[in-house]
Amino acid sequence: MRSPILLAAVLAALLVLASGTGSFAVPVTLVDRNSSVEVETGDGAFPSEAFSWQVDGTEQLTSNQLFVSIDGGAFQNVASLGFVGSQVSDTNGFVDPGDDALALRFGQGPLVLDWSLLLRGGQDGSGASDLAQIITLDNTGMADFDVSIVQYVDLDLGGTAENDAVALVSPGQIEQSDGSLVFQEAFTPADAIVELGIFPDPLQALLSGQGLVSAPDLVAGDVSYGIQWDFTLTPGDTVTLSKDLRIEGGITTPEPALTGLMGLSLALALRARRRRA
Ligand SMILES: [Ca+2]
Ligand SMILES: [Ca+2]
Ligand SMILES: [Ca+2]
Repeated sequence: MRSPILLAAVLAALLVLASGTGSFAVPVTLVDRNSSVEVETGDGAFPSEAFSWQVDGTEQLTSNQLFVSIDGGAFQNVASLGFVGSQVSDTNGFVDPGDDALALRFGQGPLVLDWSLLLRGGQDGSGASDLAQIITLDNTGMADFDVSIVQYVDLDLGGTAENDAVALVSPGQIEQSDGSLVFQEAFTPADAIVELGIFPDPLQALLSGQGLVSAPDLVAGDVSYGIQWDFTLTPGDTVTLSKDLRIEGGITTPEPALTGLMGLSLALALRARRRRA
C-alpha cells in the first residue's frame, strides 16, 4: 500500500521542479470584495492576458491583452518581448486582505514595458467594480525607436456576448452596455486610434500582426475594441498610459423586504377573515 507521506513527498518534489522551471506557470487571481480578475502573466506557454473579471459572481470579460510593434514590425502579444517578472500585492489590507494588485514587466533590447493592474471591488451585491491599469514604456538604450501599443478588450457584459453595444462617447471615453449594466473605460492619452468591432474584429488583425484601423462608430452585438498609441521614444524617454475600467449596474433588484412583509400580513389578515366568516 502506498504511503500518504511518500505521495506527499513526491508531490512536494514535483512542485519544487515546477516552480524551478516556470513552465507550469498558473494564472494569477486578484480578489477584492465582490470582484475577482484572472490573468495569464505571459510566463510560460500562454500569452499574457486578463481573461476573467467576475463581479458578484457574474463573468464580464473574455480578453484584455496588450499587443506591441517595434519600428513598424508585426504586432505581437506583449509576452513576445520577453517575460521579466511578476509581483502580486495587497494594497488595501484593512478592507480586504486578498491580493488586489499585479505588476508585470516585459523587455526586449532597449524597451522595458511595465503593465500594472489594480482591482477595486464594490460591496457585495452592488454590481460595481473598478480595474485600473497603468502601462509604462521606457527607452533604456542609446538610440531612438518607434513603438506602437494596442490594448485589446473583449467584454461580454452579464456573461452574454451577443447583446452588448459599444461606443466612443468622447475622446478618451468608451462606453459599453447590456441593458442597465454599464461599462466605462477612461484612457489617457486620449489621442489614439480607436477601433470598435464585432468579434473577431479587431483581434484577428492583431493576431496576424496588423495594427488597428480607426472605426469609432457605435457597434452592437458581440462587440470588442482596441486602442492604439504610436510613439517615438528617444533615449531616456518614458511614456505612461493610464486606463480605468469600471462596471456598474445590472443588479436585479430583489423584492423589497417591506413589500414582502406587507404581502404576508395581508394574506394572514385575509385568512383570519375567512376563518371568522
Ligand atoms: Ca486587498
Ligand atoms: Ca451581454
Ligand atoms: Ca464581446
